[in-house]
Amino acid sequence: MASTLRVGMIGYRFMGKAHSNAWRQAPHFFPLQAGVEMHTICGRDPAGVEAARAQFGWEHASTNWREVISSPHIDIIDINTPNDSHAEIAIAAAQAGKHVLCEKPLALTVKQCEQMVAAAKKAGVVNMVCHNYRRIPAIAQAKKMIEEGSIGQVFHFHARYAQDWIVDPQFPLVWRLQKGVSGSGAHGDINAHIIDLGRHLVGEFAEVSGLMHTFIKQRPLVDARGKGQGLTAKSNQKMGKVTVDDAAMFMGRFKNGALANLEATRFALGRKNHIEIEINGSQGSLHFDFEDMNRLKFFDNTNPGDRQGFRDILVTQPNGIHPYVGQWWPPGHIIGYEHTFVHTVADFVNACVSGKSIHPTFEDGLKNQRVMAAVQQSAQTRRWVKV
Ligand code: SOE
Repeated sequence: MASTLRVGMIGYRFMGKAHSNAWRQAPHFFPLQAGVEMHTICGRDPAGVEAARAQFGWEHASTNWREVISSPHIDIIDINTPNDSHAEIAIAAAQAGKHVLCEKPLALTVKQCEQMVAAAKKAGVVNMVCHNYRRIPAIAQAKKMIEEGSIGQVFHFHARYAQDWIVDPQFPLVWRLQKGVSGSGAHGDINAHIIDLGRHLVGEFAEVSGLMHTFIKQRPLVDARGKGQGLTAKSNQKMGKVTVDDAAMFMGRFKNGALANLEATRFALGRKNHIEIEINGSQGSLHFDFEDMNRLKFFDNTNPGDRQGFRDILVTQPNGIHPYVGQWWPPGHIIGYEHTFVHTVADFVNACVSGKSIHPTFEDGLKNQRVMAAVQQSAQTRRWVKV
């Protein structure tokens, strides 16, 4: 094995947990061209980041991301902080010659994304935005089938990303609901994922017509620790204005003529992390449901007759038949959410060794941001907007 890549991870909560698991598991399950050293985990709260270091198995803990970035003992920076700090950290990391993996959305604005792309290009570092759902084996299989022409010319890309974690009006004004920190609400957080999948599976967007809405306009403020005042209404509760969308929807056209229909919401009671995609083409259709993520449904119109119907492909065949799964278990032993991050990290490590970025790069993050900005402009002006 050529060398060892030493990782500094900035951010340690939910995505820090998912990425820590991926850094730990990737070397054990995938043929990496370099070793991985979980060198330093970094966060603002000393006690919190030390607890995360111990729990997730990092060697060192730090509360100073600039120190981590300037360390000669670090080769990769993995950014899992709230969205408003992605640009500053990623640009500094690139300028320090580190390869950079950054959680989605890449940044708050198109301008920030452009600056990140430029910095990474100038520094010649490998760069990736962590749209982990591209590396669900069933999604990778769908891409392979589309590219092989299995569904012919694509007519429709229909996608829904639905959650329900903020339907309670007492849910506090956390950072994901504050425009200054998050940039947008469901739009940048989860619409970003299905926009990226649309670009990955169908092609570039040409024009969009969007609608964004905030159902609950005021929420209880959080305390300095970012904690809510509890989910029971209190008469003396301090309230704050919600400055982001609770739901974002848009229709659009792809450059290749296919039509798009996307919806992202955090107000779909019963949908916890529901990603559903259907792609209809001239020869057939594909359907994917993340709640059943090891399966891909395929309707093959080239096979007319009395047995037509959606075929149910269990995407778990090893030996190169289906992507990624062969590194895990025998056929039928299904995998889950966390494996998509392991696949992402494994491919990223090998890209760092080859020195050649792989998709989704920061450029993809920028293109996703351009689509999001066009949807936001359309929603504000009630007009179609070209991407
Ligand atoms: C919250 O909506 C969230 O954690 C997103 O930020 C992630 O990107 C998504 O994969 C799961 O839900």
